[in-house]
Amino acid sequence: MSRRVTLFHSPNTRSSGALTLLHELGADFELSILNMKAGENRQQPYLAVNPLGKVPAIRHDGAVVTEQVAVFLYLADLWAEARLAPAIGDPLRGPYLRWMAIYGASFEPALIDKAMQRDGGTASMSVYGDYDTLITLIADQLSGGQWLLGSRFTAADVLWGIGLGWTTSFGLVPKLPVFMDYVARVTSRPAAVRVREFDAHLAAEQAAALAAEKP
Ligand SMILES: N[C@@H](CCC(=O)N[C@@H](CS)C(=O)NCC(=O)O)C(=O)O
Repeated sequence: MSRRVTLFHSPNTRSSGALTLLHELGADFELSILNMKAGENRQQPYLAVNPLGKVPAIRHDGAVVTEQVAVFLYLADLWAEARLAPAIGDPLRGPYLRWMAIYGASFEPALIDKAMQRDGGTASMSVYGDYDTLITLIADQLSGGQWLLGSRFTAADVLWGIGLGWTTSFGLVPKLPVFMDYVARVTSRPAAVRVREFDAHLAAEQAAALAAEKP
């Protein structure tokens, strides 16, 4: 089995986290670039990859994986030697899966309600309980050490570090010192710096291409 992966990527989006993870893993990959400002994610051929028109998506060995949590779990397991995914049998495997799932199943839905200034419903109906308790849970977890799972850096840190970076900067999550310090630790790593620079360049190129097309 080849381990060469294709990442469908658009700059400064959730696929930037997946790209950062690929660099952290030292993975072998190629990019299929989408200009979302030109609507390429909502046109064929991309809709054949992900009918939802969302990034990230990866293709590997004939299979497509969408949804950032699934993409992260898949890639970190595929490059297991990078040790960014606690293996089955490791006591950190459960907490690792738990925090990956919290990101997709609780944190993101809570953010959307927050952004839309929407009532998430009663705590028993809402998939994340209530917003303040969720934020406290995350802050308490991050108070326990340098990384989400303590002293071990994992793929979950790439997901959460980058996620908390854009959500604090958009004012969706409070800029608590525990969040800002953690974001700084994750986003100052070489992989994240490299992707930020790459995306800035790519976004400028895409904007110029779009402007050149306009009459
Ligand atoms: N549930 C998806 C959400 C992905 C998502 O919202 N991606 C945004 C980019 S940050 C997107 O592709 N938006 C394009 C659009 O819907 O037009 C996941 O976790 O991967």
